Amino acid sequence: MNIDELRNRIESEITSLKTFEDVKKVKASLLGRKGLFSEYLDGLKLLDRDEKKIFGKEINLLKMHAESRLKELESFYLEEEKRKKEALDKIDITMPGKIPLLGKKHPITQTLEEIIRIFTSLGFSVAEGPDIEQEYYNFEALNIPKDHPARDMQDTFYIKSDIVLRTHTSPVQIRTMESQLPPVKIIAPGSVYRCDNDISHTPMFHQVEGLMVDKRVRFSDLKGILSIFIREIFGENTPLRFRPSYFPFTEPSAEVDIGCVICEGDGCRVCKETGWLEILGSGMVHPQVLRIVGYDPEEVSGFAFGMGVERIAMLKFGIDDIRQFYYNDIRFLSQF
Ligand code: 2NL
Repeated sequence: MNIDELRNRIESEITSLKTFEDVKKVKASLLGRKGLFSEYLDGLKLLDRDEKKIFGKEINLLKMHAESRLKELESFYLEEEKRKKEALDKIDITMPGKIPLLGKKHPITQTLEEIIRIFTSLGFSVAEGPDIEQEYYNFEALNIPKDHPARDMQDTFYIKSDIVLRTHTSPVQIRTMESQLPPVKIIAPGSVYRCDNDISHTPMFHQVEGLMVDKRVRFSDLKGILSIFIREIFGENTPLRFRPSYFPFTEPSAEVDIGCVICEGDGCRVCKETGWLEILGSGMVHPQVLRIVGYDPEEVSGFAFGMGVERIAMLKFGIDDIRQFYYNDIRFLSQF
């Protein structure tokens, strides 16, 4: 029986260990029931008494030695694996942080809120009403006659014969006048609907209308309020002009133009070579409209105006296709 060979094999097996798994394998191959030590201890049977005593002692010493070495290595590798796992779980505070994506308001909401801020700072309150309206509030009460082109089926979404999607927010103002006496000083922001869809029209868009009715409200009040508004929203030195126009619900009527923000008045594609951009419509409330809501045109007078929010946003941000607002493409929207 060669004890040196046994010692050498044990030594080489143990020194070649590298992992916890290796320890478990070697433990089984040396100390297991069919392991190397069992083999050697079985071999003792073939020896005589004296030899048995000497070799048996040697083998058992070696076995105890191997057991304690393996036990040590086992707890060493167990500890090492635990340390490695902990290092992986640990937060590396030197790593650069992730920058969270911040949302922001839609450019139309931004523009709408700015318009509302300007008029509320001038003493106007905000009025609201239904998107689905009676034909009466959308047309009749505004002195829009039955055969007027604005009533055309092609422009108006009809829900049923006398119910429409409002084509402007004027019905809100009619309802307000019906329910309260002058002085009235309101704006009516909101969604409006027209059956139209191209580079400058979407079937739903936004409008802000304004109305002021009191004793002795004059055209100069309209000019003053709208001039302040234009300079607030487009800048202090924006050129503007009031140009005679026509609406069935105002008399006289005027459209407000600003000097073209693209070419600064030289003439370009956007202003159709005129140097001016149409921004809003306005006028003195038609006496017939005042009578319809129960006001006396001999006692009170008023001005009204209306503007498209998309159009103002397009000019402010330099956008040439209104439909861009509603594709909900984050690459477009995140620019504003
Ligand atoms: C435009 C023109 C306008 C009004 C709207 C109005 C409302 C009432 C009485 C009289 Cl209740 N007028 N609104 C007046 C003039 C023009 O809008 O181009 N809008 C986009």
